[in-house]
Amino acid sequence: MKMSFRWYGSGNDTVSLSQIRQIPGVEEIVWALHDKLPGEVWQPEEIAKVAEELKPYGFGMSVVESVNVHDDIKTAGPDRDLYIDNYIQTIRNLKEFGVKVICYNFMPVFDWTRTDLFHPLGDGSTALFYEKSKIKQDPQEMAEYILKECEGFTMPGWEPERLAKLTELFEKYKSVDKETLWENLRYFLEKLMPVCHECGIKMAIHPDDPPWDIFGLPRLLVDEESVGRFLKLVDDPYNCLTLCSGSLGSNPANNVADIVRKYADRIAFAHIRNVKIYENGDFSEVSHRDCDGDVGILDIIRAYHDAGFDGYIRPDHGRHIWNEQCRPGYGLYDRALGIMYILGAWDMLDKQKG
Ligand SMILES: [Mn+2]
Repeated sequence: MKMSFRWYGSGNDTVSLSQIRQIPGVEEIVWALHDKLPGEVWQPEEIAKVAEELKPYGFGMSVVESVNVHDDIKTAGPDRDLYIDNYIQTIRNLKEFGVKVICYNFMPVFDWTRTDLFHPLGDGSTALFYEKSKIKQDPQEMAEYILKECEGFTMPGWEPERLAKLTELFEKYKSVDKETLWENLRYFLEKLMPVCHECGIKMAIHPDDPPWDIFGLPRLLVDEESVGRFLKLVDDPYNCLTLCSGSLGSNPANNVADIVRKYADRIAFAHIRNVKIYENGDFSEVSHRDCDGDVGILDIIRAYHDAGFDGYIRPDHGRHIWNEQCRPGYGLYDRALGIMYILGAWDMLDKQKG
């Protein structure tokens, strides 16, 4: 297992590389070019700038999160092949800098979705929160809320340029039902796989967050069965998962540790976070400690350890604690605590193994 930490880049993150350097065990920075729109080629000189920044700290840059997929690819729009060619060029450029894993998602219109980014947890901290009843309302309203709360930061999947055309976007997806979306995903991955083999780069899809349909839009990767379908859809060792414990774990019917045990050899990247689920289906993000939430963090860590997992792992979102002013879910303190929790469990399992 290689521990990593997501960083949004200079001038785009409240956390600094020198702070990350002091968290025990972090070897890799999970990075991206956050000013690129979906569909644009990532140029070598732009990637080189990030490489230069990471170098003095000794961090690797093996994992990119995310290279976002253009809506024309998801909807089989007129320019799909052009955008796939651009994606392939980006893969080739990333290879030159030692990238091994590309995290991406195939969610229509919206990336991750929450209704409250700073929900009080009762101990003075706040965290991301999802209130089911609010999602029945106007998607435009939700998009405006998220963009307002995130002002000043770029948010992956929440590009204002894209969301300004929300009505148009919904129109594009009108004819895309679940089966069509599966088909468009297969088309995309089949084009990419030969290049992934050539470049030694794994494509690692992030499951849908939350794991159910929202605003009438279809969502594909929501449970064990659909994860299995995805891996068979393009049965290739370079077609992999970013297994996010919090995304899948937001549905209490999902046993994330079981999914890890079943598909460990196809997990390239692990997101570890905890979620507390309420009886009405609302959920709140909570600390990484097992008993604070419902996803079974310790079972999940054990499942990775038992499988001899040697991929990349990162604490996913954290709470906002100690009055930290930061990106929603991406402060320094609680994610550092999360790392210490994961490493504590991992080291103990190592020790028991002898
Ligand atoms: Mn995640």
